[in-house]
Order: sequence, then C-alpha cells, then structure tokens
Amino acid sequence: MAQRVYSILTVARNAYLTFTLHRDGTWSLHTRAGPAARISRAWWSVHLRAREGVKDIRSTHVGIADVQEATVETPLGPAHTITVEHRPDQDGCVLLWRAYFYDAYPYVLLAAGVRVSAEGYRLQRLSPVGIEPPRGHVLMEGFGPQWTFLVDGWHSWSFAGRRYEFQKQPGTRLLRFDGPMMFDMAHLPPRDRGHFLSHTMGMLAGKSAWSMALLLGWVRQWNFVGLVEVKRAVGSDVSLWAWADGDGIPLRPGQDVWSEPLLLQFIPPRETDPLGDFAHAAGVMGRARVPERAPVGWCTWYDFYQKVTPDDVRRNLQMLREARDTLPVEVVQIDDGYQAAVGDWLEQSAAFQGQMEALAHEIREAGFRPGLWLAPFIVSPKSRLARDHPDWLLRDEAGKPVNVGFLWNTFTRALDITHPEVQEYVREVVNTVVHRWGYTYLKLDFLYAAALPGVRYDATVTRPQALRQGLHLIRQTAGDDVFLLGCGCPLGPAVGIVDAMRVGPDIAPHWWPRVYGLSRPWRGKVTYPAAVNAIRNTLVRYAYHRRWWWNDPDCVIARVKDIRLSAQEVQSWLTVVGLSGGMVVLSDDLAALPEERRQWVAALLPVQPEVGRPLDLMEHTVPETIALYLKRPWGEGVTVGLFNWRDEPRTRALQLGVLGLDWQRPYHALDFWSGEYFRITEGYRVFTNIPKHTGHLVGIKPVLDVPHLAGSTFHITQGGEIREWVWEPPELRFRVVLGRRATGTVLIGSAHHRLVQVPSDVEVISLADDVVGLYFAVNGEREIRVLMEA
Ligand code: 9PG
Repeated sequence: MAQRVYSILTVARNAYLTFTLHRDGTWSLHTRAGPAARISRAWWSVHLRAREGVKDIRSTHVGIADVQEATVETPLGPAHTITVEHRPDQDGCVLLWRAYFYDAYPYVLLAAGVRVSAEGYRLQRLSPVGIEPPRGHVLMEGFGPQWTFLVDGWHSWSFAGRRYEFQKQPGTRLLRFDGPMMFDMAHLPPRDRGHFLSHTMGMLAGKSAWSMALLLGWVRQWNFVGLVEVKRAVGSDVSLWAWADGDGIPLRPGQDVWSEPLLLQFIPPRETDPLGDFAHAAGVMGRARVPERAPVGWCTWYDFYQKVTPDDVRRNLQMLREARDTLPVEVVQIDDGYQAAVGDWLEQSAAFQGQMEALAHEIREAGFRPGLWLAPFIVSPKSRLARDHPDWLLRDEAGKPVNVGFLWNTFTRALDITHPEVQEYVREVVNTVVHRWGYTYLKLDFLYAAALPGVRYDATVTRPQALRQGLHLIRQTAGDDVFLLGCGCPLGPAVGIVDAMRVGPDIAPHWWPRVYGLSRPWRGKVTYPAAVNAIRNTLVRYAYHRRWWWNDPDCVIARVKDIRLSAQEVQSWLTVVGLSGGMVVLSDDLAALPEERRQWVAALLPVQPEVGRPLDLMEHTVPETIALYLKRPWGEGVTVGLFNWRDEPRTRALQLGVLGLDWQRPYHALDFWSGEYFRITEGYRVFTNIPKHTGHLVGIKPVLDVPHLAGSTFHITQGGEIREWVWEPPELRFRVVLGRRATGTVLIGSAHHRLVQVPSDVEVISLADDVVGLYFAVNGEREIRVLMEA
C-alpha cells in the first residue's frame, strides 16, 4: 500500500536508528541511542552478464526515478519500507532497492533487485550494500586500524571464527582433495591479508572488547547464496560489500528479481548475545523447524568407522538396553559402512548383506529408534550407480563430472538433483530406508554436493534452490515425523527443512588434525576432524541453535582406549557439548566406556533448553569464556566455561562483571569437574595453572538470605535439572528432574536456618558455615523435603 511518493529523498527513524536516503544514490545509517556508530554513503548495485560482457549497474551511476514508502506485512511483523526504483540504464535495465524498518527491532533489512529489458541477461550479483572509502565509511566507537572480522563458512564443516585484519582467511593447498569439504567452491577464500569473504553473515569490530560491531547477515538463503566481504583499505578504513550470488540464472524481461533480505545491525560492546537478533530474524524468515527436543543417540562412526558390523550394533544395542536407566539413549544410528558403495544405498556391504530391515526391527524391539546415515547426493565412481547412470552426474562446463572431494580413496562425484530420474532414485532410496526398512532418523551427509557449481539439467535454478529441491523431496518422502539431521550441509538453504544441523567439523579422538599418523603438518587444517575444530565451530555458531534447528556439535566421545585425548581434554569436549545445549549422540563402543566415563556423559542428560554464549567471539578464534544463563524456580544462576585452549598452562581470572553480575555481591561457586565449592566475594576468582586444552566449568549462584540453591552436581548445567524450589518455613522442598538414575549432591545455602531433618537416605555434608550438601540418589525424578530451623 503506497502512502506517499517522494521524488528523490527521505529520512526514516525508529528508536534505535536513523536512516537517510541521499539524492545521489547512497544511504547513511546511524545509531540514535547508546554508543555512536554510523555508515555513511553506502551504495547498492547489480551485476549482470550479457552477451556483450559484464554489466554493473551501480546506484550512484543511474539516477533515482521514484521512491515509494509503504507499510507491508512480513514474517517479522509490519515493516515500514522504502523502495527505490532507478532510471533505466542505457540498455533499459532497471536497478531496484528496498529497506525495511521495524519499530521493535534495532536493525534494518535491505534488498537489491533488478528488472531487465530484454532476453539474454544472466544474474551474477545482487548487492544491497557497498561501502568504499574515501566516500563511504563505517565509523564506530572503538573501531580503528586494527580490526577484527567474524567469518562464517558455507557448510557444516567450514571454518567459523574470528580473524584479525592482519591475518588471512584459512585456505588450502590441496584444493582438489579437500576444497569441497571446506569451502563453497564457487567462492573460495581470498588469499591476501585483511581480505575476507564470509557466508551467511559477517561481523566487523575494532580490536578492543569495548568496540562497537557491525553485523551483516542474510536472513534467508533459499534462493541465493549470501556473502559478506570486507577488505582492508587505507588508514583505518575498510571496504565492505554484501551480495547475493545470482548463479548466472537467466532473467526474464520485465520481471522484478529481488535478493533475499540482508540484516544490518550495530552491536554494542559486551553484548552477551551478539548474533541473537540476526539468528532470530533468519529463523523466522526461513520458517525454521525447531523441534521441542532432539532425541539422544548412539552412533557407530567414531569408534567403529567403516569397519562396523551388524554384531557391533547388536552388542551395543544390548548394552544400551542394560544401561537405559542410567544412560537413556533413544536413537541407535548406523553410520557409514553398511552400504555396498557410496551411491548404492539399497545394496549392502558383505557384512550387512540383507540385514538392514532386520536390524531396524531389532533396534525397535529393544525400545530404540533406528537411525541411518545416508549421503544421498554423492556417488563413488566405483558404484554401480555411477556406471549405470553417467548422465545423472553433475558436470562442469567442459562436461566433466564435478569433484566432491577426495573421499574413501577416490574423487567422489555429485548427482544432479534437478534431473527427474535422480529425483526418482532419491525418492526410492528414502522411501525404502524409511518406510520399508524402518529407519526414522536420518543423518544426511555431504549435502553440499547438491549445491556445487555445475551445469544442471534445469538451468534456471540456483545452487541453493537445487539443494532445497533435494531436501524437500527427502522431507516429503520421509514424512514429517522423521528426524532429519543435516551434515556437510550449507547452512542457510537448509533452514526450514532439517530438524538438526551439524555445525562443525568432525570430532576425533585427537586434539589436533591428524593424517597418516602425523599432526604437525596438518595443524592449519581448521576443518579436518579434530577436537579443537569441533569445539571452535560449536561455540562460534551458538546462536543458530533452536533458532534455525537443533545444533549438532557432533558426537560425544569419552572412551579410554583408541584415543589420544587426555581425560581433561575429553572433559573439555563434554563441557562444550553440554554448554552448547545441542544434540547429545554417543559414539563409543560401550564395552570400552568405564563406569566413571559413562557418568561424565550422563551428566549431559537431560539436555536443557539454554544455550551457552561465548562472551569473547571477537577476541579469540576459539572462544574461551562461555556463559550459560539459567532461570528456574530457585532463582537465577550462570554456569561459566572458562578455558585455556593454548598449548601451555595458563592463569585466567573469572570476572563477575564480564558476566553481567554484580561484583559487589557474594556468590556461591561450584567447580563441576573437581567438585570443589568456593565463594566469590570480591567480584573475581583467579585460576592458576590451568593445564593446556582444559578449563573450569563453574556454577555461580547468588548468596541469598533465605534457604537457596547454592549448586548441584547432578547435571552439567548445575541447576537446570532442579525444577521446583519452595521454602515454606520450616519446610524446604525441591524437585530434581533427571530422567535417569544417578547420585549427586545438591548444595543449599542458608545463613539463618539450620537443617534439622532430612530423609533417611540423604547424607548431609557440611561445606561452609552457611552451606550444606545433600548427597542422595534419584531415579528419574525426586522431590526432597527437609526441615530447617532459624
Ligand atoms: C562417515 C562420516 C561421518 C561423519 C561425517 C562425515 O574424507 N573426508 O574428508 C571426510 C570428511 C568428513 C567425513 C568423512 C570423510 O565425515 O561428518 O560424522 O558420518 O562422514 O563417512
């Protein structure tokens, strides 16, 4: 609904921002509250490919014909929009641009569009933001010549993390071998220092923790791959562009084609959820599927790898059954190794011959949900499929099959998912494994293959659209109730279809990447299987959890044999998985998991809804300070992961101010893995000599006047499991909700009341003048009632 028409210029405001559209085809944006930040003289553009060559229409080069303002309904609520239509260029093509403002949100959404005049144009880029010094600037408090940029990567395994302006983006010298497993092959990382190309979102900030930051993120990537690029310019300046990749699709004359919206937001320093608004907006715009909870699983991969046999599955099934009351697993998932060849999903390896249906049946009979690994869009050249249907393979312009990467000792191929016969085959595969065999949890792997650059049967679809076609047909065939876990999957295009998503490289039984028994030469391989790589991505991508899907940090491993991780490194991984709030999937042969290790893993259950947030996203490539904020009937607490990821021991201080807590008040603290209770009274606590790759997981709760929760050892969140807390003098009662059998200690703080009566099986431990521990057993759930006297 058009309200007003301006010829050339307008200003828009909400409580947070002022936006100005200039006559010359540029815009500026500045903050109205809080620290000052400004973007000045940004432009927008579109790149087309025509027969004569490349055409770049830039807002500053073609005059503005019309500006329309309107109120429109969007999934995020009513938006005030400003739409700019430019004068046709010399060939009659028209550049379009739109901004969306919301009263309630501190960001703007921007989109660029185009309308071509004739046949023969192909879409290359739609760019709603371009900023180039000396005319255009990003000016923010705390921003200077040394800046940092948060990069996110294309798919599950791609690098996500902070870079300094003097660094390079991680690349590879083995592009043919590992490139596709790391990058979007259409947009490789730049090789020069201070030049970064990020997928999905990017965040630019000064080097100091007190700097403002500028976040740019694509709130939908169903149609176009969304990129954010920054490059060092002279002085303390940066150039910055955000663009949607048009993938060279043909454009129809007279039709408006728009990019999906890009979100732009200034983030104040010390914001504890800097990616939160963006992740929320993208979840809403992408109609995310976020299940209430994700099933706890057991997976064959990380102990048996491709050598898995049906007997391994059966033995573990039996052990999982026996362990059910202390370690309640729900899904038993068979990974890579059962199939005859990658691509030949309906034929089995010698070991699994003809047993897939029977195994699913046994898993179900034992009370578990059968899960199966499938890499539906890739093909081994050794498979029958590749031999029988060479025309199903995705090919490049020269007609050669596109390379998916060096896997299983060969260069693996991709299927062209836009080919109707391929679609029919994928339908048949999914239909068989789900509806005939009975696997209702699918780990869908190497999904990036569907979105590789190539010449498709249907030349009108973009790469994300091709991937979504494939995912849609899997979802349709499998049905709504099948749990779909994406892996090796481009993030944005999968929002709204998968239930869960792997957000990092594979976990491995070693800290650093390790290939052919060597670690040193592979340290820089930031996407190879390694604990440090899985930890980094899981922490950096915290915000997508339960906004886009369930984050899957990858499997928990805690065994003692065939592992190079120290006990403390194992605890670090468990802590990160626990703090992430994401999926918990075990992957050890249970026979090699001693009782104590089982208890470590069990402490992650039941998974609590909160997500731990890194407080130093822009300061460390692998975040070191993670805070999980809890709110329960007993009050509020913070569970903090304080890590030392360096290779030598180190001293670190836990500062309450950084957590947003009142440093002048006293707090209870419980160090989870050591079980040590202490008090924080001066606003901080110093931990000396933290061994390499380890940390402290500290549950912090305020000291109160009335009897209150001071800590718990039952669960990794140290209190998330305590769901009721009632003080009705002289009775205190609380409820522990575990869903498993365990013993543990609940700490009660009380300066003015003493325990006078506890249930007969509860042991009382005195921890301080005003703190007692109650040690007791819980079977599933338990209410504890005690009497306390003044
Ligand atoms: C099964 C595995 C597991 C794992 C997945 C995926 O050769 N490679 O570079 C390579 C990279 C990743 C990878 C396998 C091979 O892992 O993430 O959980 O399912 O496939 O093959």
